[in-house]
Amino acid sequence: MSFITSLSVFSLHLLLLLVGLFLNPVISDPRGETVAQMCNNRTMTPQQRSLVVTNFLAAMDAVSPLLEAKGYGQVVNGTGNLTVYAYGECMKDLDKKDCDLCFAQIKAKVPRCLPFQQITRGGRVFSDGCYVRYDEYNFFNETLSSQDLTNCSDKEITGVNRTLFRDNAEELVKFMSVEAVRHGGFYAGFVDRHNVTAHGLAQCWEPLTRGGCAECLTNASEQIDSCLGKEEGRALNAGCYMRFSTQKFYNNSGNYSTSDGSGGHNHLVVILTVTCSVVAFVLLVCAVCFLYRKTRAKKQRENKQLGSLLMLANKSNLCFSYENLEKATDYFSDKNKLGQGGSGSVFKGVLRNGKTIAVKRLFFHTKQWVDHFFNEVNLISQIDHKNLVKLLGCSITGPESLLVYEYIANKSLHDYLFVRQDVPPLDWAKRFKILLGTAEGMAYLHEESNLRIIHRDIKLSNILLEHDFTPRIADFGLARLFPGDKTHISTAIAGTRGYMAPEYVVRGKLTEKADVYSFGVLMIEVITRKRNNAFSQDASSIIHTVWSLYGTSNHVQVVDPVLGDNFNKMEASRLLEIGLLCVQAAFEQRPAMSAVVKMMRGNMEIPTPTQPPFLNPESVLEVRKMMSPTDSPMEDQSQSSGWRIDNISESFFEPR
Ligand SMILES: *[C@@H]1O[C@H](CO)[C@@H](O)[C@H](O)[C@H]1NC(C)=O
Ligand SMILES: *[C@@H]1O[C@H](CO)[C@@H](O)[C@H](O)[C@H]1NC(C)=O
Ligand SMILES: *[C@@H]1O[C@H](CO)[C@@H](O)[C@H](O)[C@H]1NC(C)=O
Ligand SMILES: *[C@@H]1O[C@H](CO)[C@@H](O)[C@H](O)[C@H]1NC(C)=O
Ligand SMILES: *[C@@H]1O[C@H](CO)[C@@H](O)[C@H](O)[C@H]1NC(C)=O
Ligand SMILES: *[C@@H]1O[C@H](CO)[C@@H](O)[C@H](O)[C@H]1NC(C)=O
Ligand SMILES: *[C@@H]1O[C@H](CO)[C@@H](O)[C@H](O)[C@H]1NC(C)=O
Ligand SMILES: *[C@@H]1O[C@H](CO)[C@@H](O)[C@H](O)[C@H]1NC(C)=O
Ligand SMILES: *[C@@H]1O[C@H](CO)[C@@H](O)[C@H](O)[C@H]1NC(C)=O
Ligand SMILES: CC(=O)N[C@H]1CO[C@H](CO)[C@@H](O)[C@@H]1O
Repeated sequence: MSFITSLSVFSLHLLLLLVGLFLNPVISDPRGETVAQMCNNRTMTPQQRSLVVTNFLAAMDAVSPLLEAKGYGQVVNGTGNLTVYAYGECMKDLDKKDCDLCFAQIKAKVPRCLPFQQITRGGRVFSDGCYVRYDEYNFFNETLSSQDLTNCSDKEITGVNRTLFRDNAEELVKFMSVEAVRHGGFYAGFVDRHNVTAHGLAQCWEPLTRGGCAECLTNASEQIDSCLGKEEGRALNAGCYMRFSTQKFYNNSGNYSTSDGSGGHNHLVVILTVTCSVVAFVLLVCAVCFLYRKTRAKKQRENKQLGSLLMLANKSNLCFSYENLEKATDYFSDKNKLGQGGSGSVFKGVLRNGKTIAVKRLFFHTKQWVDHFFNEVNLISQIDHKNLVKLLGCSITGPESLLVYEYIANKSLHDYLFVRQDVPPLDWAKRFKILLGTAEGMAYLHEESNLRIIHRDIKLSNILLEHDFTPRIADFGLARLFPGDKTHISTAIAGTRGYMAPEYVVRGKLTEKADVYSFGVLMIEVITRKRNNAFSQDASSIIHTVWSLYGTSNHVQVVDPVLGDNFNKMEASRLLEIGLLCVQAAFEQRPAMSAVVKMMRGNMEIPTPTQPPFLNPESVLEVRKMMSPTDSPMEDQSQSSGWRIDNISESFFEPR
């Protein structure tokens, strides 16, 4: 009878648990923020390096599914001194979804340890929800190492009685170091005395023996003592993790409250024990599985939640899986192709969460640059300006490198001006807005962002337009991504015919002023709606037309005839003058982009421009022989043409 009663009470609890689960579909916190990252700096040769990177990627890829299946995973890949050992584990209070999410976050951080110039053979990342490490030796049951850290918060205790919290935390820490060992290497709970609560969690990594766990946590509890008095402290050891805090940061999704500790531990209220958490976990998993299968509606709901979790993962780290991007772009199908640039082709894609993205498939084999590439992507992705296309992340683990950008709806300025017949011509106000926005974006890249990026390929097709014609500069930062890549730099001496500053073409001298030149060309093109072809036979490029009219009253006759009289003559004249300033042959005299912005806004006087680079017809013929006569961007043919900059005499571009 009493068995039946307790069974029904149990069922009731189960039911309540399930109801609670579905009334309350909270996305919990995966605690994936990095707490500490440690990189080894043992060295190796460049030849070894690329092999180690390959093994590293294989090992990391193999850890994830193990972790998903059982909460931790250890993998060995490679042989001899190229072997990579990899390990990942989640804190045991995280549920499966949070665990996956947490690991996705820190896994993305670990490549930063990989060698670029300095060659490292090991690294660890700790977050409060999970842990990852790779190294060149079998560290799986290592308890302590010289890299272990204690991380104390710098916040002094406020709001509660400091002495009382200190005492409670001290007691908790000692208690945890014993209890976790007794309970399979995990403990989370609190000490609550005199209305002051200290929360804590301790966990040993799975491969450790009981003795190893005790050794590690004893060390941790002693190390963490130095943090008492602060709001929070963490011990980050090779074999274990321990944290105390004024906040309840762990997950005990049930009522496991025991007595107030009148037994062995005075005044100690212990709530979460490992048995309970295992039972709870099993129940949760069963419940989820049960309902997941039972009803389709709920399954969809679950999927939706997963989608938003994925989005969260995508937002919080830069790594996209190759498979997801492949699916998003329908396996890079031609119908999704948006365009072809100097460094790769671009595809439109839709992620599972519905977000539209642009995926750039790079021509370059960048696996050997993986760490550098990742770092740069990370840096560039932090650049955020209203006139720049945001880089969302990359994929480095697949067979080719991919960059993921936000998707801009309205196509490029080039399409707008020269290709599309179905759109009304851009009016003057829009052209002004586009030029000013472009200048602002460039000023940001050159002068305001702490990376000081030279774009190197400013041209009409790299200016994308939003619905309201806000311009967004695409493809910036590529020069940073491939610094040592000789083939890329020299085939292109990137940039596009007609936009390249003479000192850059002739001497390969690349400064911000080369971008300013390109901007000047673009400005004149937008105003006149004529392409600038620096290599046209009669040497009467649009720049020279504008230059020859400069100072005459006919100055504005070059403005796009489609505008008729519907434009501001003063403004047009000013912009043409600024355009000429930007394309001056002497690069020192070209204005900085911030000055261009000021002049465009009328906040700065416009100096008198000097002559643009002038073309000598003989040299033009010579160059024309070397280059194919199409109008498409140079880099598209340069790979096969073997065009060499050195052949062109310097006088070619000097003013007459
Ligand atoms: C300690 O952790 C905080 C984040 O909680 C981090 O900002 C800080 O850099 C860490 N300190 C050390 C020495 O790792
Ligand atoms: C790693 O670098 C740190 C300083 O950056 C140095 O103190 C330490 O000795 C180096 N360790 C090894 C193994 O080279
Ligand atoms: C390393 O990973 C690769 C790629 O996944 C796999 O083919 C290989 O068998 C692995 N090697 C070892 C020793 O596990
Ligand atoms: C790694 O092993 C190879 C061959 O087994 C050897 O030539 C090389 O010197 C070793 N490198 C190191 C750093 O031990
Ligand atoms: C760790 O594991 C290795 C082999 O896997 C074993 O030889 C060693 O004794 C273990 N160490 C500890 C401290 O358990
Ligand atoms: C904190 O508690 C201790 C012990 O109860 C007491 O002696 C002390 O005065 C309290 N401090 C404050 C600031 O309340
Ligand atoms: C704890 O707080 C309650 C009310 O919040 C108060 O009645 C009680 O006296 C407090 N106990 C101690 C030991 O401070
Ligand atoms: C804990 O381990 C570290 C690293 O081995 C060591 O430097 C430290 O002295 C140890 N602390 C204690 C209290 O054993
Ligand atoms: C936990 O359960 C006990 C007894 O079942 C109850 O007295 C207590 O209020 C519950 N605590 C919470 C936080 O629900
Ligand atoms: C799965 C699980 O237990 N999630 C819980 C984690 O903790 C947060 C906050 O305490 C809860 O909202 C989640 O339900």
